[in-house]
Amino acid sequence: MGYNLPVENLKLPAVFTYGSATAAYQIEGAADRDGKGKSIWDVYTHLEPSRTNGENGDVACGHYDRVQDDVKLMADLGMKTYRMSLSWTRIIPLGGRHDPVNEVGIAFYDKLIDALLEHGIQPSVTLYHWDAPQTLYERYGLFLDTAEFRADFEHYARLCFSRFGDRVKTWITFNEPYIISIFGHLNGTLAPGHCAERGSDTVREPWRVGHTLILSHAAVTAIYADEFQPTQQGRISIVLNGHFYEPFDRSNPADIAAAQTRLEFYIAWFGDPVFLGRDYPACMRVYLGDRLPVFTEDDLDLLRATSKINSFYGMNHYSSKFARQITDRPPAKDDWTSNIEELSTNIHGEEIGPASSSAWLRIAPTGFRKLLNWVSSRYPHLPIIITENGCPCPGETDMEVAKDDQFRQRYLGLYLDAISRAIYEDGIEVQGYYVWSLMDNFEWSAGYGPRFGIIHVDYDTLGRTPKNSAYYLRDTMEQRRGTS
Ligand code: LGS
Repeated sequence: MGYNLPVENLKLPAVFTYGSATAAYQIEGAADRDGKGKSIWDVYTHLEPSRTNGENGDVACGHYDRVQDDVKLMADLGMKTYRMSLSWTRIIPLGGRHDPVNEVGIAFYDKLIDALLEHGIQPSVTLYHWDAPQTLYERYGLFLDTAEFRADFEHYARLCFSRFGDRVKTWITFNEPYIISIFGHLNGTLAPGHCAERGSDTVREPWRVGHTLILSHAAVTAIYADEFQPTQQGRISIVLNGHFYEPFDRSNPADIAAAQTRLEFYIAWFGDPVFLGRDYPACMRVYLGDRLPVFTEDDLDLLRATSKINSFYGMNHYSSKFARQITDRPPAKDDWTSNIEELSTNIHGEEIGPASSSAWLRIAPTGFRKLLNWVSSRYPHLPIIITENGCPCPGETDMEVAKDDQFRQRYLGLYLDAISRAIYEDGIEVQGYYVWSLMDNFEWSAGYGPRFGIIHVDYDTLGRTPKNSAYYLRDTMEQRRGTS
């Protein structure tokens, strides 16, 4: 599948921005310091038996106490932007609209944002990267109560815009609503860990959760546009994840259709309502029937109005898969995409690309370019920002492999080439790139196993050591960026 290609170091636009991404729970630690309330991840990582490899984010990378050093490292590595998230429960410990605000939590983010700006680094801030207030989960089931969640999220967002919006000019409401809905409420591998015990044909939760996220995003987008954008002059959007899907058998129309359906279930589920201001994709309505919630006329008015405000498509992308339509056996318990199987090998036994240390993540830059094309033809009015891209290397528990992370350098080099081709050969506007991640960190249900960082973290000492990929990215971004 073309994965033996050499890295070509193709050019990128002069204005192409480069930075790294993290999320609060994965790096901050200080889980119960200075008045912070409990999030669903604080609870989930302490369940017995453990669902997170016996590990948790109580200490993580200790970023809470290392802000100045970490920001200086970013600056030394040539980063001009940083995608970070806010811990809702540091700011409002109980989370709700009538609950007290924690000024110490706000002061922490003030310090971080100020340090970034002093080093010439523009913050891009995600309001919600999976660490919801536990209290809201206990009060009303979090995303399962659309009206309650929306009201609380509006309040939290308004507070963040008013306290940080003088300095933060790029806002992201939700990170990966698909993962929140499916992994949190269908197969249960992420907090709050709900499982589809009754089989996929009766399960309604993931679709309700997705519905809540879409409407809450739209509501907060409207608030930003009406109350803050006129003076703060920033931009707002959402970040969607998605693999690219190739047909398992290129000559089988059912597999070609399966690949397209899988992309629509993955991306257009959120993209169509949010960016086009319209109903869910038709294939979802057909397959899910009345399990998929219905937008009211008021909802559609809100979606139509806010679809014009979102000013970029935030893309998290890691890898590609083959999609195969299963016809010879009944759907699996948690299948929800018309019985489509995801594979790393096609009908001819060809692999999609070489595996990283996580089996699902393979080097497949051709799929990345195709995904950029797919997204840009479905949402042609939006420039794309790559809000996450990166990989863990095979054998990286060995410090020598970690320091000279050849696998990662090749992955990053090829994925940047794919962006270059998308820009210059396919005419797609890709504005910038955030590598996942600034540093090794707590990888959710996989604990501290997979190391996605371009900076190595020693979890005993919390010492940071840049890997060669960090220097590679610093240099290649400099060299590739031409003058046009
Ligand atoms: O750490 C996360 C990165 C790493 O890989 C980050 O917080 C997330 O926003 C993002 O989801 N990340 C990520 N995603 C890949 C998800 C692939 C799911 C397939 C798993 C199959 C077992």
